[in-house]
Amino acid sequence: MSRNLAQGIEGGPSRDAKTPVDAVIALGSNVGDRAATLRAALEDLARLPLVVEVKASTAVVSIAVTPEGPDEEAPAYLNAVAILSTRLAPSVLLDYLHAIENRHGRVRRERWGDRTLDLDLIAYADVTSDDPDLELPHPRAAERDFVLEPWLAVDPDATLPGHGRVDALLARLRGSE
Ligand code: PH2
Ligand code: MG
Ligand code: MG
Repeated sequence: MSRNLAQGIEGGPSRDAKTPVDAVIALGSNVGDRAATLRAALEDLARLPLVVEVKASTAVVSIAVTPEGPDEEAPAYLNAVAILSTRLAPSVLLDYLHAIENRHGRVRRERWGDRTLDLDLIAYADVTSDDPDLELPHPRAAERDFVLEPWLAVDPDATLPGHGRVDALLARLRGSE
């Protein structure tokens, strides 16, 4: 199913616009004071309008993944996941995520390059979308242990739309390592 994301939940046929939904955000940082940046970003998320609740994982340290594979020489990442209960439409939430990244000094130079702050929208309720500006769920989430592990820590019953349970995805990923 693909739907006009700008319409978001208010445009959805079966949803009450007043009912918040869960949005899963992956946070990453591998430049500067990583822990302080993630903490500040979580506070920024909690202050967004139409965000009712934020549940955040603790941070995990992970080896930087580059287009060529894991790079032990690159600065390591701190990664975390936050689950927002929100009435923001996905496209509006995405704009806010970019604004928070920019506020924390994010510079877009190269794909998958080092960054002070990366905020990725991993999943938004059960929405699937192939809109190139916002693919849902995030196309690489199922292969990223630094997303699945902290997500599972905040929600042991988490499912990735179209892929199944997060605990099973993580087990499969670890089995194939
Ligand atoms: N994000 C990337 C590229 N590589 N590696 C780790 N370990 N953690 C990340 O969050 C990450 C990455 C681009 O979004
Ligand atoms: Mg990312
Ligand atoms: Mg990103």
